[in-house]
Amino acid sequence: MLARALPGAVIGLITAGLAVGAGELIAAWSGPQTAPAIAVGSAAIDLTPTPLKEFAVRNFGTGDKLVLLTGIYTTLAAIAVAAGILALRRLSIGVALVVLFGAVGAWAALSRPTSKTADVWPSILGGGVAAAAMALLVRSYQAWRGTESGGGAAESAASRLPVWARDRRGFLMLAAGTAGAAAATGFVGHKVVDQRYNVALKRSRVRIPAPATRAPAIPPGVHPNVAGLSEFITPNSGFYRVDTALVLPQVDPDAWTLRIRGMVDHPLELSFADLLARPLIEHDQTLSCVSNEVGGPYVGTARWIGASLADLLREAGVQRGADQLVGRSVDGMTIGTPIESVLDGRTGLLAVAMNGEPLPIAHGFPCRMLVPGFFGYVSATKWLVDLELTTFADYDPYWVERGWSKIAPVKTASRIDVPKPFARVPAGPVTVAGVAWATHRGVDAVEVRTDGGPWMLARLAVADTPDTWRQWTCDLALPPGLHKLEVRATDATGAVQPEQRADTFPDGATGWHSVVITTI
Ligand SMILES: Nc1nc2c(c(=O)[nH]1)N[C@H]1C(S)=C(S)[C@@H](COP(=O)(O)O)O[C@H]1N2
Ligand SMILES: [Mo]
Repeated sequence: MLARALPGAVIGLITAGLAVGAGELIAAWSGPQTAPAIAVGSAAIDLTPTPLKEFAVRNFGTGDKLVLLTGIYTTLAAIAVAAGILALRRLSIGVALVVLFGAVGAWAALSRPTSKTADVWPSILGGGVAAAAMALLVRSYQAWRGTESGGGAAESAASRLPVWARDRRGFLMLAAGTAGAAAATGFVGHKVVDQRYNVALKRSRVRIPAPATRAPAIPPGVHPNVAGLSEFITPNSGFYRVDTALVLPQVDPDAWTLRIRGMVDHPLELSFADLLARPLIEHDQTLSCVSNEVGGPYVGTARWIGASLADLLREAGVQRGADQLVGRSVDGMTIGTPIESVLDGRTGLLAVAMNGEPLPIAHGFPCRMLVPGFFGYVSATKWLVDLELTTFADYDPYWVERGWSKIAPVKTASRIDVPKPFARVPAGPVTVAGVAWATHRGVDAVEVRTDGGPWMLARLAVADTPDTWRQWTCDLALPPGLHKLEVRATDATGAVQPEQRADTFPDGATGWHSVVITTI
């Protein structure tokens, strides 16, 4: 049994490797997002039901993409093993499975919102080459073992093989050659993709002009200097990343344009140079994700630079009745924001810089949208290429189509950073510290309580602006034992963060963050 299964499995795996490698090589021309496994993965992301996606974000966080790709490659390997084993019994079944896999890849590539017809080639040609390789390997193996089944037709198939390929050595050479071709095509494919598409070098040459409007210096007292408490400005390297992009979009700033169209009097188109030539504004803003659980990590604060979004909309001339601004990214993501809010005086930006450098590629280089007060999925389009003015009645963007709210202001939230959950600390004076945010409204108070006792006012660090989070500390005196610490914030409208727990779906989690510690 194993004696028959093992060669089949090896043939299947080598064949699948060639399909993936050759597909990646061809994708060097049609774009990295068209490589078979990436196309299938991206289609899977779009088709994943919301609860499963929530589960993935909750359990794997920013590693969700790695988990997905690992899953895809594992599934591919399992199918490949089965196809190889079946192929040794009946070649046509094995080949049919390989061809089917190519077809699924081609379908997935076409299902992308920004696909072109040529995007099917990596999967079709990868699958085709792999099917041919499988036929060759199977015939060579059967000729060597003398196990050809099916009589005359198959015999003549073996006799069409060159003589050298009909024995053990011939089969091993073919197998090694195919595996080598898989590795070589994959390697070269990656190299060419890096050369052709990677915009890291172009990004490193971008010079962001000095902003016409500087943000006020960050007050010295924004951070109370407690070890383990989140920095006031989140470094770019530690800034959370949430998006559906399986491969990072590489947008060439020299070729980039932004269109402003739809319900406007004068449609506009800007180049990156045009954007940089506008008066730039520097602005501190906390950005957070609707998928952030109570106490979760998907929140960060940066000093951004960008052009005024409101000014640009006014130049384009917003028509009566337009109420939704839809941002489109180069990979087809769509994100809708209330136009009324963009125009109400807040600092919405077409951002080009983050913490003193051009936007990192993972955070939307060369340009992203930011509108303080809203969760990222309704305000913060990365790799932005198109702004359409429309109505909420007429158009549902990506996440709204999947059941999330059309409009989602950031909910007041607070988090205990110190002590860490289940920490063991000396009894007596204990400093609790954390962050609270009610982006654009501002935080007016934070309270902490121990073991369900009375609420104590925490000491708020100095505020930067209402658009940023606030650090806080609270000094407690705790007797030895197990303690539950809880926190809640009050925003500048006087609304207290509600105790009632709500799921992140459909418009953001609510509830108080709590941490259990032991004092000894
Ligand atoms: N093009 C694109 N933009 C996007 C997304 C995306 O998936 N694709 N995700 C949005 C979501 S859900 C959030 S929370 C923020 C996250 O921005 P960050 O990754 O820079 O922290 O980006 C938003 N912009
Ligand atoms: Mo998000």
